[in-house]
Amino acid sequence: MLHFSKLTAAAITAVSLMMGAASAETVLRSSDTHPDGYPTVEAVKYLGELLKERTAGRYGIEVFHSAQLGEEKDTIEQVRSGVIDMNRVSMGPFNGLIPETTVPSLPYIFRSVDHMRKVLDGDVGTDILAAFEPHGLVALAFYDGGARSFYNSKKPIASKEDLNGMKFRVMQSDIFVDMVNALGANATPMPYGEVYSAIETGVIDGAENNFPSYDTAKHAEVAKYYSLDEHLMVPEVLVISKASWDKLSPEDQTILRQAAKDSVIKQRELWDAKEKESRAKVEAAGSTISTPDKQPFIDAMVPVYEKHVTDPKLKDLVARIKAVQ
Ligand code: GTR
Repeated sequence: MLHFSKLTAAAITAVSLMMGAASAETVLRSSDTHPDGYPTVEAVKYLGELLKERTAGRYGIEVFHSAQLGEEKDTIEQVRSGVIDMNRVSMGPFNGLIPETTVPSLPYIFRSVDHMRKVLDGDVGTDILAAFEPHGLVALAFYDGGARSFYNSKKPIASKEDLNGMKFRVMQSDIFVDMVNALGANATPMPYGEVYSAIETGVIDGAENNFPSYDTAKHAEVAKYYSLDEHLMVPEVLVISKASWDKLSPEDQTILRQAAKDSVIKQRELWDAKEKESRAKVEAAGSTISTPDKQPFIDAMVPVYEKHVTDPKLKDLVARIKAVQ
């Protein structure tokens, strides 16, 4: 009996949650590659609740998680053409399209998570978000993706030299290919959804990501050696199609922008907790974590900066980021 009523309560909650998004007059469809419960997915759902409340039910958001609408590169194009309204994506896949996004995607550009958050919350962050507009997108907020490190199925990485000749998947951007090559390893760009089986079948030796992705995409099952070199802190970004944006009244645009800003606080809280939880989980499941000296990794990035930061506009962004204390 107790069991039955528990089930009933769960069913009612599920139905009312579903109605939550659906009962708004206009439901914006938002894509995310991560599974339900992931900090980015939950933050966009939270934003949807704020939006619905603040527009008195005129707008809501439905999050299509787990790459239901496709891999990031494809969904970005669909958002640009207005087929999907919104997208929570990494900065990485935008690098070929929007030059300003390459700057926060550079290896070791941020000194720490605090530095990154301070930069993104300030003028530099505002300028990078504004750079999306000429490309059919309005960028609403940055979310946190923490630091990314290498992991592999073969051996612990105790120093930069241990990476020699190894094959790593990277996100589809030239910066990451050049970064891996500069470290003496080989890069294979591929969509996120293909990484698990590529490691399992030995097509690649490993990949690089933060603890929550390493955990939730189950890469930890097939690549037990995680090395905490923290070479990237690529921010996540939440964008809306310019076509969907233009359908909103100026008042509703202001509400959406503010609600997106408010959801950042929530996302960071969820992120900090998830990072700890995922790290503990993978360690308990048998992953080993090594901590190589970062300096040789940092030194090896000079040619990557030389190649990708030539435009004075980008040089200026790099200098402004470095100046943020
Ligand atoms: C994750 C990020 C995703 C995606 C993925 C990847 O950390 O949240 O948006 O970019 O990495 O490596 O493709």
